[in-house]
Amino acid sequence: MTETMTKSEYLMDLENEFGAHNYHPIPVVIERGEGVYVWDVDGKKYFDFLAAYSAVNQGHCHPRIIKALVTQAQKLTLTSRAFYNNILGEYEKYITTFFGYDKVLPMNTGVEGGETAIKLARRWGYDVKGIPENKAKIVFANGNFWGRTLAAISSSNDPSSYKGFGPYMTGYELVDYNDLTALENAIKDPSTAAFMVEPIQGEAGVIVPTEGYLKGVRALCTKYNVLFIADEVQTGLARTGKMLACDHEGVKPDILVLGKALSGGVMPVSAVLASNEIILTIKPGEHGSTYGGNPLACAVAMEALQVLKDEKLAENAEALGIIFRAEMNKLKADTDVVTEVRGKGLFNAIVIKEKNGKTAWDVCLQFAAAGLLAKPTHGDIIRFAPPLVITKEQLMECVNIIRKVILEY
Ligand code: IF1
Repeated sequence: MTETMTKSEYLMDLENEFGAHNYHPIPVVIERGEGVYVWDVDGKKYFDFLAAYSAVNQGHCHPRIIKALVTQAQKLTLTSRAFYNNILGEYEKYITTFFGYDKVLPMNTGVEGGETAIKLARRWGYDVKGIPENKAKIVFANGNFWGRTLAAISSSNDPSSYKGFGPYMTGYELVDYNDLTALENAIKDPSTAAFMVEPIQGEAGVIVPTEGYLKGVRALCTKYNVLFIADEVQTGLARTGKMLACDHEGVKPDILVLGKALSGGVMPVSAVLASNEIILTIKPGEHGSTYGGNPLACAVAMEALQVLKDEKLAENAEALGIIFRAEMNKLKADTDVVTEVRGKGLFNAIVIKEKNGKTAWDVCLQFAAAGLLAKPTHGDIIRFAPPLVITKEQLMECVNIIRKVILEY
């Protein structure tokens, strides 16, 4: 570290020198997090308005979740599934009761959850629906994002996700999001095993479908005996103002994929929930993961879920989301720079018009200087997703920061 460099610059240089360049972060070096706040290495305080892409719904370092982590970590962290342990069964009972499914298949990352859901759907397609071997089709929506593995990017229509990584997984078909006619035309094909969809598309820029879309998906999947897989990795766990985004339309997916906030941001935990008919098609030794369902993850996940309920975070997200979008729409009326406001609960986004060569990226740099962290997606969209523990007073402080920066833009 040279004497002219700040601590932040030194640490950013280390990442540049010794780390892969697979990200382009906002130039803020965070050292501590607590609730809705993070502090950088120079002690500057920020509102975290990204919440690690909805992995920190319960707030940074939630004391109850950290306590569960530390307590379990001092007893037993990992047995592998070669043996039983005293936590996994309790967790499986807890989470299946919590969401109303027969069984859970525990994994680690969100994308492993998606892969597991697709393997289950294909196997159910062959063993239960009777689709000819290796002919199962999975349908996805244009604009989907469910991770970075080859199976995930094979379903993407975004070149920044798939370009240069071919050849791609076959047996996939894409239809437009929020288009029930296109969906029906695709899934009436008897070789269709499943339709996997985000109830609100996250990476695409918080794309909220028409009221009734999810009900339509549910009805069509039932009609054609096709599994409805809901990818709630980002929209689930109170983010959109209900425990699950599917709850806004009262629909129950056949396979539910959870991740991110399932651990409150302390470690990777994901889960795939389904009925016995679906989940028992995978036999012993046919799927799994070293860390899948480890005691540490199970202890953390039970506490993370209980915190969501005890602190009524879905209700808070619902109420504060209404206020936030009203404030953003007022801002939209006051400036031509904000061209759209959309979202549900505390899962929101604004679309920013480029002005004098400045983009959403520049706006986010100004947000950071003003003490609020957010990051653009697809160039002109800024996603706003704070921890769900945010108070109305804190939210209004953030609204004022957003207003000030945008009006000076
Ligand atoms: C990155 C995006 C968000 C997801 C949904 C599954 C996964 C994700 C709906 C996979 C992951 C993360 C990945 C992370 C940034 C973030 C992201 F910008 F990439 F697209 F949130 F929108 N389903 N999303 O959003 O979960 O394997 O990551 O645990 O790759 O940069 P994962």
